Amino acid sequence: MVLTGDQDTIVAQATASGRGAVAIIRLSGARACDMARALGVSGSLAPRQATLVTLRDPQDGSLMDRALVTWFPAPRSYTGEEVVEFAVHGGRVTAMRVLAACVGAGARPALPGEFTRRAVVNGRLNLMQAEAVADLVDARSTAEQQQAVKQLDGGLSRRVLALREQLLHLEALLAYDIDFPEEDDGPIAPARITTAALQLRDALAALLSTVPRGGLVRDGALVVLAGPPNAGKSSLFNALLGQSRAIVTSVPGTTRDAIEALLDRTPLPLRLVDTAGLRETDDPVEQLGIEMSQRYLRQAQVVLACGASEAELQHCVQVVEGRTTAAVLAVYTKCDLTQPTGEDRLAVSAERGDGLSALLEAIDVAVQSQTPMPDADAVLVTRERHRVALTQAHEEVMCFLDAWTTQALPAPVAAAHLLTAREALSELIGVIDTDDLLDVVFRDFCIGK
Ligand SMILES: Nc1nc2c(ncn2[C@@H]2O[C@H](COP(=O)(O)OP(=O)(O)OP(=O)(O)O)[C@@H](O)[C@H]2O)c(=O)[nH]1
Ligand SMILES: [Mg+2]
Repeated sequence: MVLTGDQDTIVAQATASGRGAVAIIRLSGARACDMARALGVSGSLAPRQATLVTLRDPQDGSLMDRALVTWFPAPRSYTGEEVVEFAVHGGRVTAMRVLAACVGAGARPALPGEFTRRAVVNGRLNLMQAEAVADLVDARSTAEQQQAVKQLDGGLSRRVLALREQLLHLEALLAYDIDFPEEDDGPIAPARITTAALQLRDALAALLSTVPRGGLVRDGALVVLAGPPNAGKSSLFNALLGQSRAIVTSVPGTTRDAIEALLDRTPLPLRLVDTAGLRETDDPVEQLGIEMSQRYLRQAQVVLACGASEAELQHCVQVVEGRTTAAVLAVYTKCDLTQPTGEDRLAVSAERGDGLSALLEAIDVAVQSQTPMPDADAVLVTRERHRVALTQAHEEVMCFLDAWTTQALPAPVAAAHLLTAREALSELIGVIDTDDLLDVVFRDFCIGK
């Protein structure tokens, strides 16, 4: 595949801009070394070893920085091309000067994700690993980061490649059957094809069964704080987050909108939602907030039913249990004022910080019970693009099985389902690399990646 501008040597700052100790400027392309020379790098550079150099502006020879330069010769570089990286002093000005000097020497500013795109085009990463790079950069929680690292390591793409191999094998068996249909004692028993297709169907289903868990890793398990006005929900929300996100006042009905925040917990991050207190009201704005609370209750994995007295808490648990299938934890709030008397109460004080760790542990356990993890090291399907392709492959294999076992279609027609399934997996892994597909994957990347 040849893209316009694919032959250009590109440049970008690979580190975040702003104040910092070090900034990295990355050049990739056939002329990367020439450009480094234009900036004053002299003598020979040892591959993949940092060397201290003096960088000068090619325009007027003025000193830009004393910096470390590293040369990664093609093809053993991130992009598979000639790569030169300058580690210059951080802050905006030095990095900008070095970047501008590279552009002055003929480099083109890189597009978002262009380095990783080149890595894919040059076979250094497959498409799913490239997506994992973006997930790693954008990870908001430890669980998400761990999944991204596993996917970058090839965990998921190895599974997809193996499935694709299995499909090819099945297609080969079928082709043999199509070529020699009249042979009574042909080498391929029909049952062998059925068994291979069943194994494939089950392997695809197993991978697809990780989708709900993958969604929770990406978005967090939904944990909703519910209860009557003034129960201390917003105070507890803030205390769990360790920051003042929601407004707290002594006026009942303070929270009117649902407020969300992600809390980084392992094995799953928590998507905490503070809601409007549940009560009968004539105020239309508060009523809308309460309807929103009820919507969240229906979607939650865990609900913290909050109450600041036994009577309030009992009533709250009863109301909440009628509106959700989630795990419900009875949280006795403001325990610095009064102590619970009922059983299975999680007593907390947002004011003093009492009971918060125990509550978080109870939430983690409840989340686990809602979405059991078959294998702690499992690689999960976290992206919609992956889910769609795997679902299509699964459906096509099911269609094939149906046609094959009922003999509803001639074998060559049934085989078309396997071909479509294989194409779905090929597109997933990037074996078929159309420009359109690459555009979709790389448009959300940051520049310098
Ligand atoms: N003593 C004590 N007071 C608390 C505690 N938590 C909350 N409060 C007080 O209780 C009042 C209500 O707290 P909020 O957190 O706003 O209660 P809420 O449940 O969010 O109320 P709405 O948003 O109106 O539904 C405030 O005056 C808080 O200062 C606590 O742990 N101990
Ligand atoms: Mg509130």
